[in-house]
Amino acid sequence: MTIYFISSNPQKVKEIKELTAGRIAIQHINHEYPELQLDTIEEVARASANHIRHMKWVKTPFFIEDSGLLIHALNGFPGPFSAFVFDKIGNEGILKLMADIKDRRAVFKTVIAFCSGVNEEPRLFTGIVEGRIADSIRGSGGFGYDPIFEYEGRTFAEMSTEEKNRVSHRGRAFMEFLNHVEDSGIAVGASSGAR
Ligand code: ITT
Repeated sequence: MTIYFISSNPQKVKEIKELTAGRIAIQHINHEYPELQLDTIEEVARASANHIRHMKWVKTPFFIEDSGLLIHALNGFPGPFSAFVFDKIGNEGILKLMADIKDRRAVFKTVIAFCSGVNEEPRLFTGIVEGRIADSIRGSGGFGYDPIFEYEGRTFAEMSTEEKNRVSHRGRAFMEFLNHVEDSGIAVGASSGAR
């Protein structure tokens, strides 16, 4: 069975194709959808999936994923506003906000919202990774906030996709999600049933 992934972000699609390879068959649907400004990434993901499941163009089962960067010293900002903030001020802007702040702890979070059918409420799967905001922009890989998110001494932009996937928020959320779809039999008939 094919599971549809709805996103307008090609870099996410690349990571997700690698994460799911050999376990489930994913088909990407490049479709924009409204992202409500809600208080948490979980609420945004749930609201988006609930919106999408009533759309004419939807195919099921499907999932979307919403991710964000939460900076400890900024009380979890930008969190659910990560896309907006990235568009407006980018990594340079975040580094400016963090100038003179010693506590550089930050968390990346991914929430996957999965709907097995149009009448089903979304089911959520979450993954986080704890790291820190780097002192400067480093690396040319990845996307978004990767050049300023440091994990064990290297930014995500200094890692290959495979290295990032092994430890990332997205990689961890996908391990939960893949276990669920395999255990519940949804993924039966995928390109390979092997774990
Ligand atoms: P969708 O169509 O899938 O929603 P998006 O780019 O809007 O794509 P998000 O809302 O989930 O995705 O992302 C929020 C912001 O966080 C956005 O600016 C992304 O570039 C950034 N981001 C998401 N995942 C990231 C990752 O793994 N590394 C670095 N930045 C990331």
